[in-house]
Amino acid sequence: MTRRCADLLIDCLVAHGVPRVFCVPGESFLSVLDALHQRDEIATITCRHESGAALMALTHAKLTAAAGVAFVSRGPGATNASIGVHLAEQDATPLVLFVGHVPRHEIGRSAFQEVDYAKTFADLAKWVAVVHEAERLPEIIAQAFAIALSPTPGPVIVVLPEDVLDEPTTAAVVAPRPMLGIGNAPTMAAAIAPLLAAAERPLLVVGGAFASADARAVLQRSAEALHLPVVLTFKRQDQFPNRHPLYGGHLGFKIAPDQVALYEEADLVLAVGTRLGEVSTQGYRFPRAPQPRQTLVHVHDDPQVPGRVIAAHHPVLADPVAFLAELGAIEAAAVLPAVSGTRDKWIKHVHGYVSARRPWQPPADGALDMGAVVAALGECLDEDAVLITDAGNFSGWLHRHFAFSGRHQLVGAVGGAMGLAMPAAVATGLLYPQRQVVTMVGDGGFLMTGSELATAIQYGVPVKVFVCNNASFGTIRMHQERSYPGRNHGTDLHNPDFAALARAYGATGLRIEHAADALPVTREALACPGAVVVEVMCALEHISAFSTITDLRRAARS
Ligand SMILES: Cc1ncc(C[n+]2csc(CCOP(=O)(O)OP(=O)(O)O)c2C)c(N)n1
Repeated sequence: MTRRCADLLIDCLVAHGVPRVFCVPGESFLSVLDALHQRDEIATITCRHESGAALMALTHAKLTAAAGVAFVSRGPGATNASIGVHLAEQDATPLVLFVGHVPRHEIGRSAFQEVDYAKTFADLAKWVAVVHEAERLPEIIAQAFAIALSPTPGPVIVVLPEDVLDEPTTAAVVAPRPMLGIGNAPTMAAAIAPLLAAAERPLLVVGGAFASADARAVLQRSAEALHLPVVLTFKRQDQFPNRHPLYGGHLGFKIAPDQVALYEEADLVLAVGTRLGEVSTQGYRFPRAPQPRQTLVHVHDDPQVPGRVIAAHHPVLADPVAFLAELGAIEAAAVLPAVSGTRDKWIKHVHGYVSARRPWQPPADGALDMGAVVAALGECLDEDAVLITDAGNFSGWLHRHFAFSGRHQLVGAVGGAMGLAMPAAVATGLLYPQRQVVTMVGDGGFLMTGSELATAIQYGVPVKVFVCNNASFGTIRMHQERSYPGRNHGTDLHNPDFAALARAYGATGLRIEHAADALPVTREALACPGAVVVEVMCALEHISAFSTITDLRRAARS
């Protein structure tokens, strides 16, 4: 059958199970938009900025484990989208970014908005492919999805010269490539089981491989069967119920030194489905690089990961979820004879530490901080709500004080990019129209990509946005107060009236001015059927969930 290459492209996306694409339109892929116009299997979500489109696609991928798909225009469109490409690499998230390109006869002539994508994305993407002939398109798309999804998942760029898209072709769709199974989980689990039996103070450190509901169930079953305290890596705090007696905490940004010291007491660390990145390891201090203090078993399905930065005594190449399922299923008698009073004391010690530090205390000076909102959310949120955080200090109150149920989902940038919160809320709301979607963002982050509130309104997505207005790029102010106390420069913000701005977009705008408003206004926001922005007038003095500006200055000067 002869058809345009652009129509074949849509057939390929349908074959790969893509339900929606996020885009900012460009003249370089008009025929793709035209092809989408004729099809109802794929929804097109028109965004206001390519960073928003890429971050929405990334969020779709985070929540479904399928590759997210975005279409952007050449040159400026592609470079605007690059934050999503970078984050997909940092967060191990499968993303396929299609970029419209100049026609083939203009390539290499410095044509209007021409970019060499292989050079531009060389350090960010797993693969950059240019479709030079329509006949090769199906093969390239099958490869693109396979590469994006294979361990470690990440971003792939597919470049579409404008004239190729218009070409007639008889090429057939290439079916999605079956994923390579890493099949030695049973053998590896049997080899590792005796180590667990011998350990007195083990810790199970778990990464993003356990995001899905099925994987969480495996995690909980196995942790219980093996009597292992569970510590979650950065932004993965939602994957295990935080009130469970085996919950051992979250390796978030610069956790308290005594918490790191507590983890250091472990005699065995079983790290599963995590790359043990810089933030989760507290700057490669736990487990310590290059040589950990305790026995390290590092399980991953990417052969480049186990033992690469931190020497694992037992690097294990296996599917993390299958491995933990096998380990949990090993006859309890074979693993647990050594589980002793010492192990039980250890479990209580770790869980006791994190539980004791969870409750939020209102600041003694009566000021408003994000803790009041987090406490209110703890009272009113559904058990399966999705919580989203942008990058910034305001998120520290959520990590420190909120008890994730195990069914809650958390979406955040492991790679720390600001600007995720609003686009992520749109993508989440499109996926889960029946669930509460609550997104938290600073005044800095909101004005980076907050214009995607227009996208939420356009598609009827009832997101609830809590903006922490502390009139500052607060995280950086905190670093300044540590290094240059009292000499803040370049971090103050003069903000618009966010509640009024929300109303101008067509959302409901609310404001929390005092701690006492937090609960009633949060309830009001959640009860509201449409999109809501709640401006939270936070005191800058309470610069983080752990310190005040006064404390920082005192410590810096002493
Ligand atoms: C895209 C991007 N630009 C800059 C930074 C550096 N950065 C990290 S946190 C931060 C300030 C965040 O300010 P805000 O959103 O107001 O939240 P707050 O820290 O005040 O809670 C900045 C600028 C970043 N992480 N990402």
